[in-house]
Amino acid sequence: MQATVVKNAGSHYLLSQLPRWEVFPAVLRGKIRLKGSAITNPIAVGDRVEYEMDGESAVITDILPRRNYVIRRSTNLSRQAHIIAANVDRAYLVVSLYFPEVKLPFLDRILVTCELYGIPATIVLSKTDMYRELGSGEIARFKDIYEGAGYPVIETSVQTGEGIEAIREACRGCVNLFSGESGVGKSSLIKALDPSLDPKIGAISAAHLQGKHTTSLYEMYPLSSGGYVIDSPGIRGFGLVDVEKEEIARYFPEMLKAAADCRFTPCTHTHEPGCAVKAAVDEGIISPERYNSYLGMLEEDKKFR
Ligand SMILES: Nc1nc2c(ncn2[C@@H]2O[C@H](COP(=O)(O)OP(=O)(O)O)[C@@H](O)[C@H]2O)c(=O)[nH]1
Ligand SMILES: [Mg+2]
Ligand SMILES: [Zn+2]
Repeated sequence: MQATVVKNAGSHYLLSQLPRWEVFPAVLRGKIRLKGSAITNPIAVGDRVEYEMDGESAVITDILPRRNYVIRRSTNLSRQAHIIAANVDRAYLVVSLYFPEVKLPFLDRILVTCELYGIPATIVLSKTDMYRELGSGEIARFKDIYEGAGYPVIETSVQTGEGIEAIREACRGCVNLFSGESGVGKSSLIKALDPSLDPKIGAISAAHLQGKHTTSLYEMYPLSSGGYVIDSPGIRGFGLVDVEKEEIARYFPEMLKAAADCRFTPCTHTHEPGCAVKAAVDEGIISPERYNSYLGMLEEDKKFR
């Protein structure tokens, strides 16, 4: 029998045979371990698994091949990596211009990760009720940067209801991962999408304070309007996994496009003559903010490898 992991509850998992929502506990048979084992969790929310009944209880016997997954390292120095979620149709990266203030290099790093794993990303600008008037110029600039890079940006507020219906529509029929820093309003958004759900709002978990990420904090919910959402704890550090320095630029869609016209291949888009990416930055086609994030990632790569 097959089912989808909807929660990792520490010593056991919760499964449901999607699209049916009827959650039941299951344990993992000891011998399932990931090869290489720099991965701290063998199974993540969204994984499809094979299970069998052992008396009253379900036992997971196998993990089906993943269509995709999102993985992170706790820090750049860490060898250990953690699978955040598997088989995701779209990632909603939730950021606020204020409270907490978005850091663009941090957002860009998550976007690179989404590109790397082939997961389409939508940026959700949350809490607009708090800065709609004072920050209208900044909102416009933010949208310019990210829509210019090819990402949809949805402005939302759970106070005014702005953008909620748009996200509800987009979520229908898909598995949607909500990701972003702690306190940006991920759980509030999920609650706004479906008020019958009960994700924890405003709670800072002990695990977060310790800087650890336990799998139990990732949880899938069914939306009554259709589709599923995965709530996640706040992400702080986001170390890139599996990207070579020469490849980073390929995961900036606007740079990938421009790079076709660079004089040299490969081109790092830093010092080479005839670099079409640098030309595009000078012409304002590629935003300086995104280009700076790219340079930051190259630098960091130098430090840590
Ligand atoms: N004014 C305002 N506050 C919000 C909004 N969304 C969330 N908040 C508040 O921000 C805090 C963190 O929200 P939460 O959903 O727990 O964030 P999470 O850590 O990303 O899940 C809570 O106090 C929420 O009430 C919003 O759209 N407008
Ligand atoms: Mg939350
Ligand atoms: Zn170049």
